Amino acid sequence: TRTPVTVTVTGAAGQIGYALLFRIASGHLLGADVPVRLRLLEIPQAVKAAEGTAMELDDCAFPLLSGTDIFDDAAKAFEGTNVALLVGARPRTKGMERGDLLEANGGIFKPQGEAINAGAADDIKVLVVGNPANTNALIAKSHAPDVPSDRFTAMTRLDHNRALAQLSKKTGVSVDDIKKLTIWGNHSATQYPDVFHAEIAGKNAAETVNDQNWLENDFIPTVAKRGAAIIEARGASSAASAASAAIDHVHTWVNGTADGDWTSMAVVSDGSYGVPEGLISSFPVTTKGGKWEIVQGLDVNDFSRTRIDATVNELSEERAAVQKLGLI
Ligand code: NAX
Repeated sequence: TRTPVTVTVTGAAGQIGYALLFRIASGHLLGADVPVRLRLLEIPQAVKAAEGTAMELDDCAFPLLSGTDIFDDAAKAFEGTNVALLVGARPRTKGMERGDLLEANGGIFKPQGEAINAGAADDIKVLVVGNPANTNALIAKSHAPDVPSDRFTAMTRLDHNRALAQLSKKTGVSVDDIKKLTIWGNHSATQYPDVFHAEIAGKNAAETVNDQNWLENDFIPTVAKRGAAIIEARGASSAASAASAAIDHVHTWVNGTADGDWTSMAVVSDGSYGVPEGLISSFPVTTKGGKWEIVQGLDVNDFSRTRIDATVNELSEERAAVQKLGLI
């Protein structure tokens, strides 16, 4: 039998954690033949709740789950970790300024970056889900100087999946038949879901839809504001869909994108498409053998250029703010 892969999940007692852990343990993260060992990180007040979830994991008798350990100390939680899902974060509360939010999250992602640097396995892959995800990933990365920077990623797969669902609804074509969609930039309201290179049943998506008004005034805002719409409807933020996207992100990273398709991942920029080097920004990405590559050579039209610049500027501002706070 194979050696179990060690997966660390932070914020394990939260609502995304609850939706995520059972899918990891049942083989959806890495594959139906890959045993996993879970390490859960929580704050001390939430350890008891995490223990409850671990009891339920036991009670599922998942053949692939070789054990669950719970920690309130980052240094221990990332020992030997192969895959880290950084879900726990400090949410924005009433009256909190952006600087306060970034600082509070710096207090979480700096020590976690250091712990990953010190103790994680050589093949460590990190996905940051906790918001502001791109900038939290940047903070963690900058405190893990010995880990190659391509191992730090942030999640825009939920935005990608939301865009697939909206396009499928509009055109009546199954999500399976929609390829090469891209989310650019920040996981925030400025993100840019781009259909100009996408294909629907083999034909260009923008031409198939042929409705610029719908793209600008319906599709883009619906995708970008979907999180708020879920809160409005459900009375709580997206959890199962976020967990599902986290599963998709890591599964695709490890197992590869299909020929003739790509995905969206926030990864460290090498300057492609005018995105300043070092920012963690969402790009069209292919994956193979556990490595990602930014899709090169796409034409960016004027409409897309303006949208990409706006979301990337926001990321530059966030980076400047955390630099000023001494967090990176
Ligand atoms: P919850 O508030 O339900 O859970 C968060 C958990 O994190 C809590 O149990 C808390 O105790 C724990 N936590 C806080 N600080 C911690 C630390 N230092 N170490 C370990 N655990 C810690 O939030 P949930 O709904 O699960 O969402 C988690 C994060 O995902 C939030 O930041 C949220 O904004 C973000 N999201 C990101 C998405 C994305 O697409 N990138 C979409 C969904 C979601 O909104």
